[in-house]
This record gives sequence, structure tokens and C-alpha cells, in this order.
Amino acid sequence: MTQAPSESSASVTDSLGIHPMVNALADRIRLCRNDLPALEPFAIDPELEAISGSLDGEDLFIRNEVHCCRGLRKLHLETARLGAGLQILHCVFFPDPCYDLPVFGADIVAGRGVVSAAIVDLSPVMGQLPEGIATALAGRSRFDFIQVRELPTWGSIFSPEVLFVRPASAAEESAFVDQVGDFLTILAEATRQAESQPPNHPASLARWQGQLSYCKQQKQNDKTRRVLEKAFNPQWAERYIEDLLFDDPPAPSCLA
Ligand code: BLA
Repeated sequence: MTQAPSESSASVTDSLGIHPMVNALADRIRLCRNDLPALEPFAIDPELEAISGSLDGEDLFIRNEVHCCRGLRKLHLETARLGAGLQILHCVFFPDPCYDLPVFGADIVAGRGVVSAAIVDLSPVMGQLPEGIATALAGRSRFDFIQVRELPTWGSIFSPEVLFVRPASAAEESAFVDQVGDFLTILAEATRQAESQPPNHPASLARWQGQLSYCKQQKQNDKTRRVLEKAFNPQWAERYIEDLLFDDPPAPSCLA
């Protein structure tokens, strides 16, 4: 049984050792995802759906949920507990390149009851965000987080609206969850309104190339690789990153 997140539980974990912010954010993402048009489960290797093991006497597990919907080719939500007290929420919604939509990404990393990294963005695949999305993001209500973190160099893929913080309290953790909800509401509205272009249209091909670059840049995050190598092994980590986290998107004509 999981414990409901509460205002006072910033440094507490539930019976599975999952930080309440990880659970709260996963629930918020599921709520927004379930409202997307023509949502369907997306088949992945059953071995990758639920992964469990142990490391130095600590339980490890990864839960993967993958869907697709009209306009978005792969909606991936992962919650994980990897090694001594490390909990991760990783979420990327990759658009179908035939639609002029950005990539939604969110990641939170918690260790020993403290969230060290919380990031959310709607990232452009062609230099700039589609105009409607940029306007909606610029007009959203903001929260002033005390500790804003600096992006690594591979983070040039993110939009100017990226939010990367170390939440300083339970109130900041819950404000971050609300901000992610706002990013997703903006994406959901754009997804409902988006119209497709043919797979062989130059804009579709350019957006596909843009997604390839997004994946290439994300794969430069050594921190992700290192954690997976330590929890499992280097070959497993390589396969997991290449096949599930940031697999190269299929050419648009293959999605048709
Ligand atoms: C950082 N990601 C991290 C860190 C760890 C992971 C351990 C360091 C924590 C810190 O700097 O405080 C680990 N993240 C993982 C693992 C998975 C994961 C193992 O998702 C998956 C199983 N990373 C993403 C996505 C984004 C992202 C989608 O996967 C953004 C949309 C961002 N993670 C991201 C950034 C950092 C980070 C920007 C900080 C990197 C740095 O400071 O060098």
C-alpha cells in the first residue's frame, strides 16, 4: 500500500522507499496523460515493464509505463528506486514528427529523503518552440524557487522556459508538481488542436532530425548512465538507454 503524500512528508519515504514527491508527480503526470486524445498502451519488451533486483542488500526496482496518443508517438513514465536510497522519476513525451509539437521532459532525482534535482521543460525540436506554446508558457503563473540550478552543457536542448531547481521545502516540492501540471496542460491543449503534416513533408523530416538530436544530447548525461551501470551493469545500462530511454525515433514514414 502506498502512503498518500502530505505537506509534512518532505523527508519521509513510503513503504517502498519512494519519496512522496516522486509519487505525487507520477500521479499528476498520469492524470494529465489519461486525458490525451486517443491514448493507447504502447508495447515494450515485457522484461522492461517491471524490473527488480538487489544491490548491496538494497531492493532495486524500475516501473515503466509507455503509451502513445494522437500527436505524440511515445509517452514514457518511469519510476525507479536504484541502490541506497536513490529514487528517480523520469518522463519524456516524444511527439510524432508529423505534428508541430515539442518534447515534454521531466526528471526528479531524490536521495536519502532530499530531492536534489527537479527539472521540467517543453523542449523545441526545431530551434524554437511553436509560437502558441511559447506564448502559453510565457503567460503561465510562476513560482520563485529559492535554489535554481545551472544547466549542464548538453542542456542546450531545453527551452528558455526550462525549470531546473532543488526544491527547498515540502511547499516547493508541491509547487514544482503544480508547475509540471501547467506545462502538461499547455502541451495537452496544443496536442488536441494540432494537425498532422505528411510524413514526407520537409517540416516532418526536420522535426524527426530534431528529435534525433534531442536524444543524442540526453545520452550525454553521464549521471544517468553511471547510476544505471552501478545498479545493473554497463551492458545493461547501454541497452536500456539506447532501446528504451532515448532510442532513436523511427523515420516519420514508419509511423504512418
Ligand atoms: C541529473 N539524473 C541526474 C542525476 C542523476 C540522474 C543521478 C544527478 C542528480 C543531481 O545532479 O542532483 C539519474 N535520471 C537518472 C536516471 C534516470 C533518469 C538513472 O532519468 C533514468 C533511469 N534527465 C532525463 C530527462 C531530463 C533529465 C528526461 O532523463 C530532462 C528533461 C535532466 N537529469 C537531468 C539534468 C540533470 C540530471 C539536467 C543535471 C545534470 C548535471 O547537473 O550535470
